[in-house]
Amino acid sequence: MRLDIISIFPEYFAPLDVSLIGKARERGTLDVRIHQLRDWTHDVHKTVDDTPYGGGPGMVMKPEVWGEAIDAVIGDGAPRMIVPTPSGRPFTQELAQELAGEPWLLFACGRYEGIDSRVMAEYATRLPVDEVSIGDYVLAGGEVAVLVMVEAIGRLLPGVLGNAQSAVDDSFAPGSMRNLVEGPVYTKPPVWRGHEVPAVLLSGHHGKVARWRRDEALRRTVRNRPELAAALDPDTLDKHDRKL
Ligand code: 6GU
Repeated sequence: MRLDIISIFPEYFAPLDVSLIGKARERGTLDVRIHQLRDWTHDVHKTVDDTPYGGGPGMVMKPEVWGEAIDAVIGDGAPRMIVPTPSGRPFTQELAQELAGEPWLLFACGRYEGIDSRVMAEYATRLPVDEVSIGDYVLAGGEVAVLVMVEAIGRLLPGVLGNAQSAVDDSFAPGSMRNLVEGPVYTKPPVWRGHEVPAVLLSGHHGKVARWRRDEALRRTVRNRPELAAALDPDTLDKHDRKL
């Protein structure tokens, strides 16, 4: 997969050199290219923003520089374009899976109050364009959101995760303990500072372990994600569950 990222802060993307994503890049599974937006300005101050039409606080990123940058990066190609913004559609595991199936993604990182909307309108005539939000809070710019998305997408690429089952079992992964978050996990030693590992996990009884894990996942979902618990299909719950 090829990933292009355009930003006025390329330094934000140093973490993409390490860990899973860094190794995927070394192996050639991921071809990440980071671009400085200001390279496509023409004035001595390398201006990328201006005041908003209609008034209001903050600054808006100018369309001309974005147009030149995107044209140069994509050439005759047609990547899927992602614009991180708190007003975008939610980034979910489902969207991560969908994006992991694309051959080429272009992330256009806005700062300030965002990018002049005509940039998205222009490229939407030529490319699939999605404005995407990683959650209901406001970041200072799209860079950290792109790091989040690239990690979520990158770990789904073939050969990136050491254990292929890890991505299947994830909280929110389609087809895991569907619609439940994951329960607690334990490793050795069996007792640590007086806290014992639940005995069932040491029992060697695979059926009981599976049932316990599902119960714990359900308990955690009810406690931490009541909106997910309320949306569970009642047919997937038995009498035992209702007592949890
Ligand atoms: Cl994608 N960008 C910014 N600036 N803030 C956000 C966001 C994105 N998602 C949540 N908050």
